[in-house]
Amino acid sequence: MRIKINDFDALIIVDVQNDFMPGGALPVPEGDKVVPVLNQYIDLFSSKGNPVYFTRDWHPEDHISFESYGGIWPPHCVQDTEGAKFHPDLKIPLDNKFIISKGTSRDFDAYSGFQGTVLNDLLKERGIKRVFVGGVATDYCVKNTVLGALNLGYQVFVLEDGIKGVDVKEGDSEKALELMKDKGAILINLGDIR
Ligand code: VGL
Ligand code: ZN
Repeated sequence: MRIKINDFDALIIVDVQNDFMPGGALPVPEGDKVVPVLNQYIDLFSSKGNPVYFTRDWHPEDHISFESYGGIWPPHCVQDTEGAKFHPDLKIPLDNKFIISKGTSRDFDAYSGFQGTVLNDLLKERGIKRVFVGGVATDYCVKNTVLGALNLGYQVFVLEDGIKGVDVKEGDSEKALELMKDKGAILINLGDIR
């Protein structure tokens, strides 16, 4: 496939935060492997002046998704902690970048970068029509952000070489990819973009 980036394309980088990396509180196996690849996508987009949106899980310390508060996850991405910071090697551009925090209030969780955020408004404001989505985890926040974008009418490309899943159950990431494709997402790799 050959894809040319146009003015109405945006890159969305999902949750590339320390807690989702090996050694973090809720590690995605080999989650750090996506960082150099995503940096190349970031370069491609930002060198053309296209916007890059970074979502982050940004929970209060008593968040409902945490085991002690009725959820299924260990505490992770607590606001203003080291674990909530982006991976130190992630190249966040100086211009045309936006940080989207989600899951910020105690009683709501958000796997999608669109849930309870202004992401859709920001994309609409710029006339964005196509979004390119990478990051972690394939089977949670990437999946839900992709499905959210499709529901909102965006054309969605999933960066196959820039995602990793947790696979709480074996095959979860594979199933997530199939679902995203069924709903209309297109899987691409770095070599598809010029
Ligand atoms: C995520 C589990 C809990 C994710 C966030 O970013 O995929 N997974 N919170
Ligand atoms: Zn979370």
